[in-house]
Amino acid sequence: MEELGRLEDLPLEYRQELLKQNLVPLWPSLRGVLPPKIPTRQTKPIFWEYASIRPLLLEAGDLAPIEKAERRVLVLANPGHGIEKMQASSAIYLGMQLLLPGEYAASHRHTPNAVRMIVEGEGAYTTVDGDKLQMHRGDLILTPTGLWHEHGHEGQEPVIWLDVLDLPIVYYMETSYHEEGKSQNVSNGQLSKLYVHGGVLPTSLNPKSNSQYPMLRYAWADVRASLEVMAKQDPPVEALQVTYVNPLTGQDAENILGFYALMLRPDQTLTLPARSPASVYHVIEGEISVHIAAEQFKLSIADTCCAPGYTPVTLKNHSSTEPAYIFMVDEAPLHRKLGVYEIR
Ligand code: GTQ
Repeated sequence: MEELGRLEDLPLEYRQELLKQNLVPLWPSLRGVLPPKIPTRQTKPIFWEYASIRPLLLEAGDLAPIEKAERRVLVLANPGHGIEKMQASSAIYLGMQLLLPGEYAASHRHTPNAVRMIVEGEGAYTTVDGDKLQMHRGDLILTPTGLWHEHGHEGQEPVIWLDVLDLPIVYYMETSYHEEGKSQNVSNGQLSKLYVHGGVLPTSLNPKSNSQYPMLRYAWADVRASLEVMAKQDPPVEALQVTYVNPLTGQDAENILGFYALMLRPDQTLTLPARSPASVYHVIEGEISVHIAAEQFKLSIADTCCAPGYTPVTLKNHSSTEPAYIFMVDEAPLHRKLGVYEIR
């Protein structure tokens, strides 16, 4: 990188005078904040293996009673950002949350948007804005900004899910806070069930017709079925990918992060072009490899990895007989809203 004048080259007295007045010379730092052609990214390609997280999370079940922990979560932190920052990328937070049979994670709401991708176990539910939503493996449950949510467990086995929040960017903006609440008046998740096919919407939305977020649960069975229909098209669709959208607007399900499901045919290799947002890959079914720059990760069911932006990502299905299904997250809605979205 072409170097501009260095800070050390300035007379000490001059630097001290600047410091006293809270002034900084731009030129020694200009290339740092505006690097040539491609941004500096702290987000490193990182991989988290579920088989290694699981025993530690179950141990947390003994070490951290839910009443003390509020949310029992191990955060998947990217060391590129410093792991104490608890971020996977500049905008994405990932956590694995454990809820044991009979436990209840009290109602609260916060400014960051969240989703849960259910990884294991039956019998848990999340109540969002009064809608009691059952959690089955592969389901995506939304808790958009400002909506009350609480988790409960009426089953027999531990339930584990992946939390995805836009906490890092909301925190950076100095807009992150939470509020505790009373238990909610519960209905039975009816509203989300009304949305069956993308092309037709329920005409009457009573009793919550003014909800901005009518669909809060995306059943894996439905999402998988959509991908299978796409896979059968002739001529073939190359990239089998669906976007989780808000059925009222057709736009991304939440404001800041984008959520997608991908299917890889047996033996398929799919290269996603370099795009400005960082992204996350989490295996719902199958065995894949993920190439990110010079790194290559092998991912089995429930494993997760992240990729920096401006980097092509190649996904490969290892099976020659079975499809693979991947849950993907990126920062595209944020980048589009800010006008910085790029495909290279
Ligand atoms: O379940 O509400 O991983 O509030 C981080 C913050 C989960 C939750 C997290 C949260 C939650």
